[in-house]
Amino acid sequence: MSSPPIQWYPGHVAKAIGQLREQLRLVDVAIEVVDARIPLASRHPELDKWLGEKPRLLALNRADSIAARDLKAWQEHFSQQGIPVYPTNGQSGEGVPRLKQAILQMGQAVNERRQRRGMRPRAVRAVVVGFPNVGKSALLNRLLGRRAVESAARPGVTRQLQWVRLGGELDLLDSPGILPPSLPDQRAATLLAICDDIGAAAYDPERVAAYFVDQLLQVQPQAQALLQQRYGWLDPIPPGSVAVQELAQRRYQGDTERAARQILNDYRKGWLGPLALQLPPTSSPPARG
Ligand SMILES: Nc1nc2c(ncn2[C@@H]2O[C@H](COP(=O)(O)OP(=O)(O)OP(=O)(O)O)[C@@H](O)[C@H]2O)c(=O)[nH]1
Ligand SMILES: [Mg+2]
Repeated sequence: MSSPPIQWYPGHVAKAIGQLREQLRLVDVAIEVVDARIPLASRHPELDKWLGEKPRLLALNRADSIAARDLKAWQEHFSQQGIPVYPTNGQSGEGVPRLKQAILQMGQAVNERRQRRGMRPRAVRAVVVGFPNVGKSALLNRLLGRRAVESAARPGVTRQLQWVRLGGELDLLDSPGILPPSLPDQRAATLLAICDDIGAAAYDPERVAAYFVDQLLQVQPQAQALLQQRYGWLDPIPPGSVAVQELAQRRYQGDTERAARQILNDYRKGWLGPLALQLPPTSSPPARG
């Protein structure tokens, strides 16, 4: 039996998008926040259009959740596209001072223009924008150096746009996680579900956990040993759906949902180690044979 497609577009998101597009006019710099584990799947397809020529930065957040080698590959990928990219950890604050410096530098142009017109300088205005649960609010708190906005481990925490002020130099706008009204690429939608970036009611955990096992082994073949050790699977690990069922039989009295939740939780909490689920197109391993 196939499950329905993954769709998640709660009411507050539609409303937030309208308000965000209005506020964008007031903003000097946009900080697009993506989940470093899935940087392509967590980029909003319309954002380019909405931002137009506005100066922007890409924060590769959850940098701690992927291997240093993969992080470097993503940095190169975005740099080559001319996108200023900053790896960050919204939880520990690592990488945030560099991001902040870049925001202030980009915003400086605004004040130079104002000065030329005989106007007084004002605080640089920046917005954090991106998919749900990628760490926008955590990053904003880190930029400020205090807990100004709510941040928690589930999608849909921020429901309204909120301006916060850092001294007189930086005004920051936190925004609710946004995503398109429909997710035509169901592979990307499943990656979002794996990373807890969409509401849990919108997907079947068994199917998502099965896809996770398959995707992880494809992108990070070296993770095979790690999965075997943690879940007791034999070599070679069977297709994801069979692997989840097998784990359920062995450890959870046949409860596949519990087995699936265990696997997803282990990955989300980082207990499987730093593991990217998407790699830049150029850095995939060369075909053998
Ligand atoms: N490991 C790790 N966790 C992070 C990082 N950044 C944020 N988090 C955690 O991720 C969870 C979600 O963070 P939020 O700041 O609420 O995310 P958000 O993008 O504002 O989410 P919405 O408001 O729901 O769209 C929190 O538990 C954060 O502590 C990071 O770089 N690494
Ligand atoms: Mg938030």
